Amino acid sequence: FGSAGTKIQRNPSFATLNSDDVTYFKGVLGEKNVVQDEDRLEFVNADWMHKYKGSSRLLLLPTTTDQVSQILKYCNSRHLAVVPQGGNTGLVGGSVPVFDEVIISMSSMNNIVDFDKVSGMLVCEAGCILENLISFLDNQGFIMPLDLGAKGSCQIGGNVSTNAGGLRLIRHGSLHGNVLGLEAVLANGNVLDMLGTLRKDNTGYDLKHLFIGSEGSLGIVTKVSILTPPKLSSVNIAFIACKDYLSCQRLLLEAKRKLGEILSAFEFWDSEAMDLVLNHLEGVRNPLPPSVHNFYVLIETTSSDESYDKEKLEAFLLRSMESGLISDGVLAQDINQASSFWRIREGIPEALMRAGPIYKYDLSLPVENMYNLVEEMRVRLAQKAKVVGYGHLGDGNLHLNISAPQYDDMILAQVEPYVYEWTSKHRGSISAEHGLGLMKANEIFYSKSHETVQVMASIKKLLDPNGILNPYKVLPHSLSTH
Ligand code: FAD
Ligand code: 2HG
Ligand code: ZN
Repeated sequence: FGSAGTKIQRNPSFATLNSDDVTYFKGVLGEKNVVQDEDRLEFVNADWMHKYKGSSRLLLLPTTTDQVSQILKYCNSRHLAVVPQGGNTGLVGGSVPVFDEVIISMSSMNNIVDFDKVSGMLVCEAGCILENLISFLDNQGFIMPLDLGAKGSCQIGGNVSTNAGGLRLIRHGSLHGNVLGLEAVLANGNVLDMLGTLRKDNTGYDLKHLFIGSEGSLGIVTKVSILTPPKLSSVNIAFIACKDYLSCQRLLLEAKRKLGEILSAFEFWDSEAMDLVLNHLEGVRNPLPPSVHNFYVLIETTSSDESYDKEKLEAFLLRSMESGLISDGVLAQDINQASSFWRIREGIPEALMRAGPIYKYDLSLPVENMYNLVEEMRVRLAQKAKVVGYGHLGDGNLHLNISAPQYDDMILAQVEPYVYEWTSKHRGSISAEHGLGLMKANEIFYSKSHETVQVMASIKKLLDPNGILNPYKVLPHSLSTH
């Protein structure tokens, strides 16, 4: 059995680590970047939720692309399986070993290679922590086109490898648009230099897109070039309560119509999510006067004109209040209040994690009936577990979370495959932004046709013929082990 009770067998074609291997890695990386210390290994073997746990006996910390290349070339020739690891904040069990795979952490490759102040083009190594890039750019008068609650730990290489969405996608679009180039190392050690910085380049197949969102299954991303937008002077944020889901949905439509060009975030969460945050995170309070609100919405606007932007948002809120779409709301008065609003929204995953065992579903669904699924799950589970709904409403992305007293096969059987079938029936995606990892590798057919998955398996075979890169993840086990 693999981690989190997944009923899979270790692929017998993989070799087992021996002392010659360790000696080789020490020769390439130096003693201190080859880690066998049990405490450190325990940490990197377990995922952020403490739900998936591997039993790797080796952590490698390369500092250059050439070292990544030498490690992979060796592992490939020895049939040693590896798992690339970034900040280890992934939520689908993709970043930790299932069995004894060698962990290749990118955290020591964390240099900014180049920044062009004219074009906003940032070139950096994969191990740069997102928050560090955000601060670096802030000093230069630019912003990252993506932001997410895990920014303090997640790495740009992990973000690219998961095609992370996050809180700014509604405004800046996905990483498929913002990443203009990357460098990746294949399983055989070949380095693909696709580190272009051009907006336009139609010379053949755009292979970088294969690596964006492939979760370490096709190669290790070592460098990224990303187009960063200039920082605009006026950012405003409103914390809003709505009486029902229909109001949230109508408010979104109105916000798109009336705030269109300045809208930069539209997030929602239900009262169950709010209660969890208030109960499990220190120093957090509801900025609205005590009252029973069923839903909360966070709207952020960003533009270059301070007075115009604020006026526009205030007028919008007033009108929405008068028409009954909003039951209460408050505009952040300063930067501290703005970050305290964000803390509530961004703190939901942490609050859920502190509450105990958790089943997470990250779904793309039509906005009209997205919340019906949350309500149906509440009926199905009755008192057995707490059902929480929140997410990036502006992107049609629901985070359905089921917080249970313990991991329990009976609860799981009530949830799966029901959630996946429901999503498929509504033509949604069973992974909007977190990826498939280990958790959903076998569920890919709910969102992709057999023909499409076959092509994916052929690409995997071509780039990683021995299947050493992040095995048991992304593709169904039946396809990836043959
Ligand atoms: P890891 O977790 O280390 O790895 C993720 C996957 O990428 C694994 O399969 C791993 O093998 C692979 N990988 C990592 N680095 C590389 C590399 N250099 N080359 C090849 N493969 C690599 N996700 C969102 O999309 N939107 C959100 O809003 C969001 N919010 C979050 C909030 C919290 C509090 C937490 C804990 C997670 C959140 N996530 C979110 C999920 C997660 O943070 C993202 O998936 C993030 O992009 C993962 O980055 P990481 O560096 O931690 O990668
Ligand atoms: C978020 O948007 C993350 O906060 C985490 O994507 C989602 O906890 C989750 O299910
Ligand atoms: Zn999210």
